Amino acid sequence: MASSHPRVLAIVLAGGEGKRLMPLTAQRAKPAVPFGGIYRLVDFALSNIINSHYLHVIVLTQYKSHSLDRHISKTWRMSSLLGNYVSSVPAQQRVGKHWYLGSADAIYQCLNIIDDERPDIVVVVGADHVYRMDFSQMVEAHVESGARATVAAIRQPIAMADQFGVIDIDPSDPTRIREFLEKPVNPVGLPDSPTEVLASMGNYVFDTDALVEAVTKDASDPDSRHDMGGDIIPAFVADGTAGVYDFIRNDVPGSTDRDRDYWRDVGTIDAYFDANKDLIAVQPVFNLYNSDWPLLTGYTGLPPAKFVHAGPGRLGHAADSIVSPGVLVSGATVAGSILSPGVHLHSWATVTDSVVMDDVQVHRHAQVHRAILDKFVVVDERARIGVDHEEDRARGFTVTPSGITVVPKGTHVA
Ligand code: ADQ
Repeated sequence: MASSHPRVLAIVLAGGEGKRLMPLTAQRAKPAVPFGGIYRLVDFALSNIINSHYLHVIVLTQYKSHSLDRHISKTWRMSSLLGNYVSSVPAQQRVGKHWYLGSADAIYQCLNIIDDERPDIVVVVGADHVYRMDFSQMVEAHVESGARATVAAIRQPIAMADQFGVIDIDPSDPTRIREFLEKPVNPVGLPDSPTEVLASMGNYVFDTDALVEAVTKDASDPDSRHDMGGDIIPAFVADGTAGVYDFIRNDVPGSTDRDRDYWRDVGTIDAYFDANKDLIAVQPVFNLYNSDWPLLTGYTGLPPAKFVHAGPGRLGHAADSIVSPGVLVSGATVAGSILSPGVHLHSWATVTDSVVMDDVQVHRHAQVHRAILDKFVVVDERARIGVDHEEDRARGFTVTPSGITVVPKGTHVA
């Protein structure tokens, strides 16, 4: 049982492959996917942890982890003087000749770190969601409730239940979980709202001894998939020791009524695109400009963005858009878009409703519409992307169900 000021170790699960985000995850782990101009997805989990004043943090990585490891070590390294750290821990085959078999095995394989650290509480969070959350409020609720494991929960449409762990609360004690079904195909809606379920956010708080016991037991179970949502949480539920923390209770400093409950699982390209667009709405449902709970990331050292009027009919401008440092809009028109650092747009080019990643070049008279251009893409003079989907598919680009064209990293589009 933890004290009221527990020692906390935070673990970020960042080994996921993110198959449904292909081709953005062809060369990088999902938590390393760029988002919102200057961020990577993992920055949201890490910002929440650091803003919660948890300064002992490990990030478990595995799949195509090079750019993620580099980002963590460059951006999140802390001074060791105070004993604080954010360190990435790649799969190391510590307990056998295999990589992490699942998220629970990832934790099992780093029990040596938990042993060295001796925390009272372990906070385990996913690395691929966009939201603000004060984990210290969840830890407080966990300690008060007496649960051994607590799952953060949010209401989601029942149609999405097969993507989430779905929680059934004990009616006699609304802080307890009666049943937990990982990605159910026949979900039952909530009694007060049949079109919704209570979904796990993939964030957990554990008493350390209970977590160690659970992952150790799980490691020797030949029938387990070694998954936190699929195996570990259901085991706590079976023991009657699993609690729930409703995200609606979380009150992050500086949040607005509009963005207090914002949480997005950007599991698909369409969800990723929509979450990017959420940032630029006139009244954004997720407000980046909350300095009471800053979203932290690496700084590029690039010069400020610049807009130049390159001659008659060539007024370089952007509306309803996010424009990062190092961007040059020279006689081009931008609307409803997110431009990452180093993007360069030339005269008469138009970029509308698009996400454009670092160092992309769009040459004269080119058109880009409802598209995601990965890093280092070059769009030739007069080339078109997102204007004719048949043409896009013929060039091998992904076109999503809602009609977003995705151009892979480094592609030269003629
Ligand atoms: P999913 O997101 O589908 O569901 P998973 O693919 O295991 O579950 O990813 C969870 C987190 O663990 C991600 O951040 C991922 O990067 C990481 N991860 C996956 N495999 C890993 C491994 N081998 N090593 C290290 N990290 C790994 C989960 C829960 C659901 C919940 C949703 C919320 O299982 O119950 O509803 O998250 O989105």
